[in-house]
Amino acid sequence: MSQFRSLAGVLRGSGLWMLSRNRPGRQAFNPCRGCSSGAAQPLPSALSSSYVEEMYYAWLEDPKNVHKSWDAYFRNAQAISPAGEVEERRPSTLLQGRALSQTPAMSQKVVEDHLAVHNLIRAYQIRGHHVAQLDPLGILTADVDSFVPSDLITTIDKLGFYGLDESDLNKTFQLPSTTFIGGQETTLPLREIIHRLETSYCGHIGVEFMFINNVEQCQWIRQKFESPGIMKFTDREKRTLLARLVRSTRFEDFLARKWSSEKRFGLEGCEVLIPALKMIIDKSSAAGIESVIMGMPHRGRLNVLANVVRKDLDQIFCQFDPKLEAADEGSGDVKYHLGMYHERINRETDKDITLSLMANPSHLEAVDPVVQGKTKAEQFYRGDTEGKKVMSILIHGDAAFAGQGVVYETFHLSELPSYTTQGTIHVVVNNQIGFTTDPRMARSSPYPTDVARVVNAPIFHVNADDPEAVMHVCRVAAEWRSTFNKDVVIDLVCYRRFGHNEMDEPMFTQPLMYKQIRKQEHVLKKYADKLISEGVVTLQEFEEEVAKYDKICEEAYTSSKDEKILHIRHWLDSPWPNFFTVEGEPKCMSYPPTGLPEEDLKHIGETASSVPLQDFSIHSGVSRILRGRADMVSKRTVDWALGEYMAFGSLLKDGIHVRLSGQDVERGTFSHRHHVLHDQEVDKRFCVPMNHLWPNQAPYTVCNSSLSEYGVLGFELGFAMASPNALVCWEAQFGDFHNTAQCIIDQFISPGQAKWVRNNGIVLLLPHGMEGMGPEHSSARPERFLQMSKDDPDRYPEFTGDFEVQQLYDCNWIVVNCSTPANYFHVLRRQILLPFRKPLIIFTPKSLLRLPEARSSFDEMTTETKFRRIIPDEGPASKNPDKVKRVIFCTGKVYYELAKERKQLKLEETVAIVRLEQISPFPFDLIKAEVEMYANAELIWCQEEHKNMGYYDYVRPRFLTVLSNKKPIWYVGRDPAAAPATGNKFTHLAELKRFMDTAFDLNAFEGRSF
Ligand SMILES: Cc1ncc(C[n+]2csc(CCOP(=O)(O)OP(=O)(O)O)c2C)c(N)n1
Ligand SMILES: [Mg+2]
Repeated sequence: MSQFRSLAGVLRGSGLWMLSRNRPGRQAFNPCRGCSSGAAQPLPSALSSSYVEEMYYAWLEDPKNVHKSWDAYFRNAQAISPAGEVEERRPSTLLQGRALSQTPAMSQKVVEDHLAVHNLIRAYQIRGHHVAQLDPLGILTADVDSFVPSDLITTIDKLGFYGLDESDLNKTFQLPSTTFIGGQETTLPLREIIHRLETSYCGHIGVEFMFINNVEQCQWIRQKFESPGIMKFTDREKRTLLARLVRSTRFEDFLARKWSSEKRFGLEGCEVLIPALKMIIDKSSAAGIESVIMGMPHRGRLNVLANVVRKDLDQIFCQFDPKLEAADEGSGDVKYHLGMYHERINRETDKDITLSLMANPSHLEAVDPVVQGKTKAEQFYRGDTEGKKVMSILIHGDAAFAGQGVVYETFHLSELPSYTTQGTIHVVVNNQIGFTTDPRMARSSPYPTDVARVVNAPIFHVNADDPEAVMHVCRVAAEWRSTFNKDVVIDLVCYRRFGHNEMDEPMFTQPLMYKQIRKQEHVLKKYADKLISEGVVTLQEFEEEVAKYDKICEEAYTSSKDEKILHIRHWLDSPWPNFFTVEGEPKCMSYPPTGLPEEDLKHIGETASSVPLQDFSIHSGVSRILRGRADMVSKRTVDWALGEYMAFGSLLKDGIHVRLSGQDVERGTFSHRHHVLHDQEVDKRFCVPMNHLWPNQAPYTVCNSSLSEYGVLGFELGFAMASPNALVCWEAQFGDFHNTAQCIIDQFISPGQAKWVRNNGIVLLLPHGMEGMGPEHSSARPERFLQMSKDDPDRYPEFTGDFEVQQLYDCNWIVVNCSTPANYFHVLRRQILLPFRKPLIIFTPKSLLRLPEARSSFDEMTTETKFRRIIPDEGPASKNPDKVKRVIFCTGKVYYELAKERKQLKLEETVAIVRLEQISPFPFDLIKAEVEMYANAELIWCQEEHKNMGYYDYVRPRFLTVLSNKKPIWYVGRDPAAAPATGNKFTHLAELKRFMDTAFDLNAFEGRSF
């Protein structure tokens, strides 16, 4: 299809592209650009000269009689008509700028032709990208479709589509205000119009923007691509571009030479990515950006670290040394996943800039929301509400960008007030292949970038073998972001010179493409030749530039040999300089009690029960809730919601930012929270009492999120990365919905510290409990979190030092199921008072939110109180432990059901119930004390979940370790099942009764061997 691609090419080749670009003499009629906006209107079917005249006379009578476009047209035409013609003022005169020599048919043709030309201009703006020459290999079409739109003038006969023909090519047409191809000119001959449209829209850049529903933004883009000469670069800029291409290319060459059999996912075929990113950063720095946070996949990652972030080359090279031992604990990660943080001077702007590339897992695109969250947090802490100081760049592969749903979820966060980062620049390394899969098999959308259209982001497709075109789109993208604070996509259409990795054979699956690739001249060579032929550089200068960089690589290679040990710590993407010691250790290994002075509890409770704004009318139901809170405060008690309020409010007093994000968190899924009060009389008037607690408190952010888990949890994880001094909580609507964010949990939250030596204190609030609500909405899948907890089930730990803190320090995350509001309060505060950060998973209740027995007294929350890892039996059984026949260990809500049943059965002296509040890391020390205290009793683990779910598989081996395998711990609970809960209420209750009966049947396990 390429032979149809360019009218210029076709016409020139066939000799039809008449004539040079000789501009015909100016015509008498030369209205200003603004006067022709009416031409964009559809042509009336019954258009005739009398139609135009009718319009004209109607307009003379009253301009309002006609459409405003005709009004503008006649007004301007009249304004520029020669004085002598004013009297005549016939429409044909005005239109043609000539006297009445025009026949009606001629004037009709003039109008029709103008409208046609305006439509033609519009057609290029909308569809020009379909025929742009984007593929450097010249064999594929970037939009996976060789269809040529019929309204683009790819052959001379296409003029007929508009009712024009070859004879019109030399006619001059007035340009509409919706084009900038004229530059200073307001009229151009049709031939030149087509030529300029082709240059703007069908060359090496394909601009997709006409779907944007904002005229100002469309005009801005047109101006950036249509203005004649807009793509010009100075010689200095060209030399800088060449030098950057040298670095990018020679870096990969160097690695290939030194480690020919190592996977590195090189950038070959898209070397222009490096100058592209640098251009974006330069332009953004010039616009005031001080920090750029980047996320990217495997391809070209080492090159970006070396040549964009400027990681020391020897640090990169020593990653290739298989003999170097790891200095840090944990698994570490492969070299093309590691992150990096670097402050440096931007040479182009002479301004300081911080660049960070986030560490990421192999899971493509998973890092996108994490980058956004971290960017948002940095903006937040700097008070950069407009994103003028901090921005993000996301780099994608074509297959992943189109295929991974988290891309869509991330786009949907881009304009939400509590999630926007004020515009992200997306760069797609579109090598037209995903591993071995062709685009036609990999996506249903024309371009890999179509997902960006949902947020009206402009998309700039560009042929990556034209470095100057790439620089131009990067420049425009950076300006777009700083002008409109909206996302923008650069689609670098390139190729992959080798296989998926350097060991892979691409000819198995893409033989023809790779035959072409073998013939393809390197972009560096092509660009160097171009600059040499333009006289911008000499061959010698070019060769010196290459030699200079090769020498840098060689020297770094030599010094990399001096490295004796690998420090993942050196690859930290989010350092917390003042939180740890210089060696990166916690400053102490204890935490103070988490209780609060009574007056603070009272003060927070009173604020939580009131409306801090005057004349604010709240819903009567909310009023009732607030009254209920006031009543609890007067009685020195808290329910779940108030316990949470106390924790958040007290941290705010200490300058800790608290952020709670998730679906419907403002009210709370179970309508218990009400952190945002809505005025019932005034639209959009709302109030967050938590922000009215203390004079100099930290801000509290509570935000209902989009209906996404993967994207939003990733975002909050990123937010929590930016600072240790924030309590960042993500709440799932129901606990089981976290499974659509499983990748963030499995790839970042659980192993994040092991892979990337980076702490993270994110809190997951997961509503959980078997309450007869069916297979969904019941289980937050505790078994999954517990299975990933890394404390050894079979090793009895040594209880030295502050065991409680040491155990927390050693774990990969903390899993709790609190049965009281006081304990929930303490665990949230402990999260911040700990001298290090670990992710905290909390299974939160549903029915307990309102259960009167599940309230706590202020006495459990005042100074000197703390989080209780277990809550032992405190009733009659504990007073006489020798008489106790059975100890039931349990966690969460089932405690209340067990306690009620025990009371009814009058077994309070015979059966002790111990609550495990911190499930992981397992409180070996406290459990040991309990089993020793009730030495004669039979031990039971009771859970309401099915046997193959919940906690049983986690706690059982740990109990046995405590018991030295000498005594059993019997299981009581629901039988194994495939679904987490029954959908039948009757069955639910029958199951509950059955396992309650077993829990209190003291003979149930008699004679059983273990
Ligand atoms: C979520 C996920 N699924 C599958 C893979 C395996 N994988 C790694 S790279 C790749 C191809 C990616 O293609 P593209 O996004 O076009 O990037 P390219 O490698 O071409 O640069 C695949 C399928 C992965 N890393 N992540
Ligand atoms: Mg690809």
